[in-house]
Amino acid sequence: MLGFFKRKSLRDELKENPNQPEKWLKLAEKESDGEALANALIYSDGSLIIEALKLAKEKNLIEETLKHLPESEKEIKALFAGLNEKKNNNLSRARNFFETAAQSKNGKVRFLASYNIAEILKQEGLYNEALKKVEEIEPAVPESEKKTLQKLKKELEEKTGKRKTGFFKSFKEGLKKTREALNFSVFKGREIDEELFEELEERLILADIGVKTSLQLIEELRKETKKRKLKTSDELLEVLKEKLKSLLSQYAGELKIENQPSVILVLGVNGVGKTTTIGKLAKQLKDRGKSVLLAAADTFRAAAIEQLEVWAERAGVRIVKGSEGADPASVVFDAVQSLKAKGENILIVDTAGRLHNKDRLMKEIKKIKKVISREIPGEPSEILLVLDANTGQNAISQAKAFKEITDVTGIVLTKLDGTAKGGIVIAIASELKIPIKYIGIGEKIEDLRPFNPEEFVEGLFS
Ligand SMILES: Nc1nc2c(ncn2[C@@H]2O[C@H](COP(=O)(O)OP(=O)(O)OP(=O)(O)O)[C@@H](O)[C@H]2O)c(=O)[nH]1
Ligand SMILES: [Mg+2]
Repeated sequence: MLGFFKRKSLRDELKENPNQPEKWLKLAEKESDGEALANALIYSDGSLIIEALKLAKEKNLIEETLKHLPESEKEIKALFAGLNEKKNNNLSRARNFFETAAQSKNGKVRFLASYNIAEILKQEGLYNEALKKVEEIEPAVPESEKKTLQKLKKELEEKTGKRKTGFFKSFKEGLKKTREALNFSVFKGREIDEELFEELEERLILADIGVKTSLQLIEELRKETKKRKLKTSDELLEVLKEKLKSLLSQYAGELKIENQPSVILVLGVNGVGKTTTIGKLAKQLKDRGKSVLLAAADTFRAAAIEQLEVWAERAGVRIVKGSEGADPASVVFDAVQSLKAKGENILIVDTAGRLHNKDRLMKEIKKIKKVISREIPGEPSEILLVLDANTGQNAISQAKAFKEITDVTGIVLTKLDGTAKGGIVIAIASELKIPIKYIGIGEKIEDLRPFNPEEFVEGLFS
């Protein structure tokens, strides 16, 4: 009874004297009332924005508050609209709203808008840009948001390799053997002469960069030496670094998953790491807020289906499977139906890669692709070919064979840890001209990294 009176009196009090923003906030919290929350913002002229946003998220009041915000509160309204779109995973629309909100005169609104833009960039895997944004807004962080911002910054520094712990460390460890095979350090502090070029050429070939690509690189280095009048081997190594980075960045690319839904078909010969890669990728996409479904279209052996099930469980995503020996295309058909019924974002298809029967494989892949594009026009968005770095030059011939079978849109190079043949990345880029999208540096779920040429080349040299 008393509670009822109290509640009523707070509302009545506000009716008589509405200019009490803190009380509107209290009312909004008590009664989960979006209109009250909008009033808290209006009467505080936006100064309660941090508290209001927290409450809106907690009590699921974003949409309701948005409705009650007047057009005159343009930036605050844009901030709420952005959050609403972000919640529904419409990231590019969300970003547009946040850009508007970031024009606000209110520093807190500006901060929150930019913070959300950074989070979207992170979700899209654009870690460098996200970090830039965070560094931009750091000087103006409100006291209460310091911890949250620090956490995001730390995470982004790890992902971009700016903080040499966690990810970057294991990435560098992963490249250890290749780095040792290249052993660029023996070329330091020398004069540039014929002997140096010959030794360098040998090194490049030994690290599986490929004869053709190695010769080309050395040829270019000779030219640059003349042109730029290079004197020392250290200068020469810097030029080599530049060349490698620019070569690789032509063939690095992000995963295409903008379509709703998107399908990723994963191909590759036996044992290269298809199933493992799918498990790792599913987890990463899920962490980016996507709903993911796996299709066990490797029906060649029962163990393959079970293995994918284990990965689905680890990643926390659904799986559609057929029985051993079932037609892979029919499993894919079932999976696509299930994906559409649940409105999920991404389907990843595991396949059996038996290259020794090329005609059969070609027919099978064709059939799978046909099922996918008939059910979801324009898909698959990605046909990823998985290659094992240990196989060195053999990986190139595998890729050529698959290229004849179907259009490969990207490469995942696995098992870079534990191989001295990491130079194969460079051969793949220069000879196949297919973008490298991910590299595998271990067996664990977190051991798959988007391919970053800058980071890769630095990892080879330092
Ligand atoms: N060290 C290391 N091992 C890996 C990596 N990726 C996969 N593996 C291992 O490679 C082995 C084969 O991986 P799978 O994922 O089963 O390969 P697959 O291509 O699905 O094999 P099939 O289904 O038999 O064609 C497993 O033992 C994995 O743990 C990696 O990046 N590094
Ligand atoms: Mg498999």
